[in-house]
Amino acid sequence: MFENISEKLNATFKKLSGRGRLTEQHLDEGLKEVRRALLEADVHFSVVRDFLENVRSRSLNTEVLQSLSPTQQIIKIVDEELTQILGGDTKALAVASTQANHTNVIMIIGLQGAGKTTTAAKLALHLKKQNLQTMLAAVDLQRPAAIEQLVTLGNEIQIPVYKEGVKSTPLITAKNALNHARDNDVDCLIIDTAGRLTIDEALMDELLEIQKEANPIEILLVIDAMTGQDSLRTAEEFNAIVPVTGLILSKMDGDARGGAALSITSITNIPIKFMGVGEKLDGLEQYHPERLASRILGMGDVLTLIEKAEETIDENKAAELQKKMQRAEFNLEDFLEQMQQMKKMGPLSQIVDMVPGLSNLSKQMPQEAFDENQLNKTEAIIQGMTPTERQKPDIIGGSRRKRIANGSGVSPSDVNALINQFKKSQKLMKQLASGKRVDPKTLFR
Ligand SMILES: Nc1nc2c(ncn2[C@@H]2O[C@H](COP(=O)(O)OP(=O)(O)O)[C@@H](O)[C@H]2O)c(=O)[nH]1
Ligand SMILES: [Mg+2]
Repeated sequence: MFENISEKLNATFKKLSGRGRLTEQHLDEGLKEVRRALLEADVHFSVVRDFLENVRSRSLNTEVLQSLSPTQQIIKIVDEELTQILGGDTKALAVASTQANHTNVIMIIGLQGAGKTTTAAKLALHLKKQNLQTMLAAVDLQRPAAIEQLVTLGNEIQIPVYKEGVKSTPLITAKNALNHARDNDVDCLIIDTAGRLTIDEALMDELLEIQKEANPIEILLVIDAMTGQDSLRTAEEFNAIVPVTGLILSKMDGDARGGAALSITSITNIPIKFMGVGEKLDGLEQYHPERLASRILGMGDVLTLIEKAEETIDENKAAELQKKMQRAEFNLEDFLEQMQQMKKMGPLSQIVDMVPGLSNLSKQMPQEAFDENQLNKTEAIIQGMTPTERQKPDIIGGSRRKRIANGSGVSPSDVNALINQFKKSQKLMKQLASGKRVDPKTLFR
C-alpha cells in the first residue's frame, strides 16, 4: 500500500545525501518533493502541512545541517515526525489484562462492508492466542446470512458464537450474550453489530442502546482503508455520537493509496489499534506507529517479522534447518519444509516489505517470486519426488523428470527449473555458511 511513498521518499533522501553539505535551499527542495509524495498518497493536506513544518524547523537547527551526515539526521527526524502523525506511542487494547469473574465487552462498529464481521473473528483469534477466553456475539440482525457468516468464522477458529434469530432484537441479543458470557467465565465478549451504507439515526440509536446495556471497555470502529478521504468523515461522524475508543483499519493489504488512513489519528484524535492485512483470519496486526513509519521509510519492520516468525515457526525445526544450512546439507526436503513454514507466515510480498533493504528491492524482483501459485507448483513438484530424489536431486535424469512432471501436473521443464533454482540456493547457503557477504539480489536471479 505504501510502495509509492516509500519510493519517492527514498529518491528524495538519495538526492539529498548526494549533495554533501546541505543548505536551507536544498532542504526546502527536498521537502517540496516529500510534500508532493505525501499529497499524492492521499495524506490529508493539513497533516502534510504540520508534518513539514515540524520536519523543517527541526532540520534547520544548525547542528543538523552542519553535521557530517545531515541527510541521516533528516531521515531520523522524518521517521520521528511520521511516527507522531501515525499516532505516537502504541495504544494497546484495554482488555490485555483481565480480572477474575469479569467479562470485557468489545463492541465492533462501522459501515456496511467495512470488515466488521471478519475483524470481529480476527480479533477473537488474536485474543485466544493470548489465552483469553473469548466469545463472539452475532448482533447484526439485518439478514440471517450475517449471523451465519459469524457462526462459520467462529467455527473456523473454534470460538463460540452466541446467536439468536433475526426475530430477536439487537439489544436483547446483546444483553443475553453478555449474561451467557458471564455465566461461562468468558474474559472477552466481542459484539459484531450491524452496519449501514451511510450513517443514519436508526443505526446510531441501535448502537447507543447496545452500548448502554453492555458497557463495553472498547468500542472499535472498523474503517475500510481503501475508502480514502471519506474514511476521515466516517470516523468523525461515528465518534460524534458513539464514543469510539479505537480504530481498526481494514484492507491495508489493498492497493489503495492509503494516505488517508495515515492521517486519521491526527485528524480525529482516535488511536488506531489494529490493521487488517488480509481476508484470512490471521490477517490482523497490532498497530505500532513507529514500526509502520519504518516500513514506510523502507527501513523494514524487523520486530513484526520476528513476532510473526515466533508465532508460526516451529523453533526446533528452525534450529535443525539452520544447522543443516551451516553444514551445507540442505536438501529439497528441507526446502519444502521451509517453504511451508514461510507460507504460514503470510503472503511473501508482505513479509518482504518487513525486511530492511528488501522492501526497496522487492519492486525489482520478478513478480513470480511472490506468486502463491508458483509456490504451490513448487510444493507439488517436490511432493512428487521420492525421498531419495529430494535428498540427492542430482540423480534426477530424463525419465525421473518425466515421472515427477506427470505426477505433479507440470511440464518436465518446470521440474528442471525448480532443480536449478534449488541448486542456486544451495550454493548461496554454502556462501552464507562460510561467512561471505551475499548480494540479496542473487537470491532471485
Ligand atoms: N483484503 C482484505 N479483505 C478484507 C479485510 N477485512 C475484511 N475484508 C473483506 O471485506 C468484505 C466485507 O467484510 P465483512 O466482515 O463482511 O464486513 P461487514 O459488513 O463490515 O461485517 C469481505 O469480503 C471480507 O473478506 C482485510 O483486512 N483485507
Ligand atoms: Mg457484518
